[in-house]
Amino acid sequence: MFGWFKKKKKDIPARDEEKKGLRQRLRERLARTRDSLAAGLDRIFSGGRRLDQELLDDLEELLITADLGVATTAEIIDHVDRELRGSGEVDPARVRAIIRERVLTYLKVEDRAVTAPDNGPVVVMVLGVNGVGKTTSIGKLAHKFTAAGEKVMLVAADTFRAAAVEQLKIWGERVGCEVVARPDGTDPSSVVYDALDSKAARECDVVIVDTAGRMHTQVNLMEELKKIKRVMGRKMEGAPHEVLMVLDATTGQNGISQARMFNDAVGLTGIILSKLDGTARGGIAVNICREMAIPIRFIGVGEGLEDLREFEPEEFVRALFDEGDRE
Ligand SMILES: Nc1nc2c(ncn2[C@@H]2O[C@H](COP(=O)(O)OP(=O)(O)OP(=O)(O)O)[C@@H](O)[C@H]2O)c(=O)[nH]1
Ligand SMILES: [Mg+2]
Repeated sequence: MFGWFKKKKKDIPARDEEKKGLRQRLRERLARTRDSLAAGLDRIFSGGRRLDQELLDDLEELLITADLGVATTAEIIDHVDRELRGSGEVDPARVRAIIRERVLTYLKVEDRAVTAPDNGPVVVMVLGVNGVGKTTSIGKLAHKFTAAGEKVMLVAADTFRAAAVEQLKIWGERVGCEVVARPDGTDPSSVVYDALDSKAARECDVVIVDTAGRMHTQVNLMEELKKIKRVMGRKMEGAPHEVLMVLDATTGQNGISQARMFNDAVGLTGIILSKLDGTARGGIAVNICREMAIPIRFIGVGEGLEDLREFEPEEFVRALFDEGDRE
C-alpha cells in the first residue's frame, strides 16, 4: 500500500489461511489473462519445439495478444532468443521462467516517494478518462482506509456529469465516510477549495478527490485538472500528495497514451489498473510499467467493496504464471 499509510499503521499480519484465500481469489479473477498467457504457452509447446523463427513468432503473437505491447514484446522475445540460442529442443519450463522473470523485472517500478504531511490529511487526487472506474475505485479505496481505522473524506469534484455526485454519495454511505458535494455545474476547483478549507478536512487522515472523466474537450479537462491541483497546493502545503490515474485494463494500448497525457498535464504518482477481472489482456500492466515507469498501486478485480487489491508484482506474476497450489 502507500508508503505513508504503511508507516502509520502497525502491520497486522494476515493469517496464513486468509492469505491463501486472497491469493486464490486473485488467481480466479485473473483467470482470463492467465489462460491467455500460461495456457497459451502450454499450447505452443504441446508438440515439443525447437528454437526457430516460427517458435519466436508464436511467442510474439501470444504476448501481443495479452497486450504486452509491441516494444515490450520484442524485448522479451529477444531475451528468450539470446538465452536459448544453441539449445536443441526447447524446454517449455525454461521459456516460461525467462518470460516470467522479464515480466517481473518490468513490473518492479521504483516507488515514487510520497511523504505524508506532518499535520493535516493526505490528499489523494484521482483522475482518468470517462468510465474507467474512478468513482468505484475511490469507494473501494475509502473502504480500505476506513477499515484500517483512518478517517476519510470524499470530495465530489466531478460536477460535470449528472448523477456523478449522487454516485459518490452512495459510496460514502456504504463505507461510512463524509462526502463533500456541491450542486452540478459548480466549478470543481471551488468544491475542492471549500472541502480542504473545512475544519472537517483538517481532522481527517485522508481526503480523496473524485474528478470528471469527460469535459467539452480533452484540453478543457486537462486545464481543469491543472487548476484543481493548483488550488489544492495553495490550500494545503504539498497537496495533492498522491495523483492516481485510473486505467481500464480492457482499453488496450490506448491506455498508454492516456497515461502520457495525464502525466504530462499533472504528473502522476501512481496508477490504479481497473477491470482486470474482465479481460484476457492483463499484460497491459507490464507494458504500462515498462513504458511509463509509473508504479501500479492498486488493481481492480471486480465491482465489490473488497475488489481493490494492493498491487504486488511477485503476487501478480505468481497468479499469472504459476500452478495454483504451489507455495
Ligand atoms: N468488473 C469490474 N468492473 C469495474 C471495476 N471498476 C469499475 N468497474 C465498473 O465500471 C463502471 C464504471 O465505473 P465508474 O466508477 O462509474 O467510472 P468513472 O471513471 O467514475 O466514470 P465517469 O465518472 O463517468 O468518468 C461501473 O459499472 C463499475 O462497476 C473493476 O475492477 N472490475
Ligand atoms: Mg465517476
